[in-house]
Amino acid sequence: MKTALILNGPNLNLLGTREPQVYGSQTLADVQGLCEQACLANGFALDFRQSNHEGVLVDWLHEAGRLQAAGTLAGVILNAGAYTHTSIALHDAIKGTGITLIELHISNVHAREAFRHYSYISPAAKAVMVGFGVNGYALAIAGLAGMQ
Ligand code: CA2
Repeated sequence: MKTALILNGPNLNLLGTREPQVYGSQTLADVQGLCEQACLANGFALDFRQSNHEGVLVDWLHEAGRLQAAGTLAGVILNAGAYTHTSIALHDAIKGTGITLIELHISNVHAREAFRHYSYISPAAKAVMVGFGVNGYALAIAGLAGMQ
């Protein structure tokens, strides 16, 4: 059984505590539970992580590259949070490892502030899931299954 690696970036540990009108009221632990169910339904093991640190996310993408090359990883679903709009380092890590990566955002970033409209992740991603709320995580897991 292959693993789906789900990476969450800065401030997503605050999910469910503020801005419910934008991000809903579910916590990151709730999202992990939802992902467990979706992975079970799609035949994946789940590895679910969150970090507020850009370099940690880069290291995890490098680890993902090694695991995908070894045949144990199906791919990565990445909600890079605000680093989406700033991080050439994350772009380079995705390109450099050649991993199968789905970019995900809970909110519809294109309907929000102009500074959220550009993504450094999108040009390096295989697919993008935007604006479905936290259910987007389950949809992205099903999408990753369809890519195998
Ligand atoms: O919509 C998304 O998933 C985002 O990646 C969330 C990021 C934001 O910077 C991106 O533009 C879009 C922000 C995550 C922070 O989430 C919070 C949740 C509750 C309270 C405070 C922050």
